Amino acid sequence: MMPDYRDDSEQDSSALWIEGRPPASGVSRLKRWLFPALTAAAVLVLIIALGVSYTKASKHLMTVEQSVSSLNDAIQSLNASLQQAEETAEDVQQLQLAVQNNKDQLTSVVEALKQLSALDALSRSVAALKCSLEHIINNSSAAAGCCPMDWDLFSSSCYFFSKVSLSWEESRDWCEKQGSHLVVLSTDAEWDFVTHRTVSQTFWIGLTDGRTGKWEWVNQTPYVMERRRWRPGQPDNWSGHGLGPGDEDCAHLYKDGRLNDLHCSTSMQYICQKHSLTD
Ligand code: MBG
Ligand code: CA
Repeated sequence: MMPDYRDDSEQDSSALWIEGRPPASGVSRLKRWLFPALTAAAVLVLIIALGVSYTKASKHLMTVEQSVSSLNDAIQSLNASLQQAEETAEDVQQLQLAVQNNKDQLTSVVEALKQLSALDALSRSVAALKCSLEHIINNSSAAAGCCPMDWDLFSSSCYFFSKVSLSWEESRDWCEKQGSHLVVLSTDAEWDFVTHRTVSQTFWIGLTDGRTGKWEWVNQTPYVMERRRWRPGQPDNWSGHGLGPGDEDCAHLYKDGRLNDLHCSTSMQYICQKHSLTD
């Protein structure tokens, strides 16, 4: 019986062996698959390595992008700061200009004030001259005299009732600068004239016992004690004032027109007196 020949590639190995060809062994099959497998593995490793390196590069790129973005932010904020600095510099320049302007204006004001003070002196002289001329024209008594502006004429004296308050010594010095002295009250008429103007206010007058312990007028006129001119119980040389050392060495007109002695450092309005101009 003839062997049954089959040209079938799918015939099993025993059939091939029968035809004289030895069947492929496990080693050769391994060899056949080894190269592609290794290649595939290498490709896989390569892909993985590339993937890892790509991931790393992406991360690095992202970091770089973030750095660039922060750098941009920093540049923008620097630009803003620069702009602000420029604006501030402009403001400073404008302020400098304004200060210079103010300085110029102040200089002008000082000049104007100087001129005003000269004008004031001039107007006082004109007033005095006018007063003298009126006396001549009216043929009135020269004894009446003339007073500077803001001074009141009484008898042959001019009186200045201050609006500001000073210590007794400061008041005395202020009067002296005006060519006058703190008021010295001699006659009843003079007391009446002055106290009519001081009612309900207090004023320093030119009476003190600070120099010798005895009461005396600032123009060295002796003072004769008149109790009726003083408030009850005064002068009492009180030392309980709490105004520093010393007792009460300076006399002032109280609101009722009578006298009290007080600590000389007390601030109070004051009355200056000087001879009228034509006296
Ligand atoms: C005040 C006087 C002060 C002193 C004091 C004594 C209420 O008047 O101003 O000078 O004398 O009295 O208490
Ligand atoms: Ca007193």
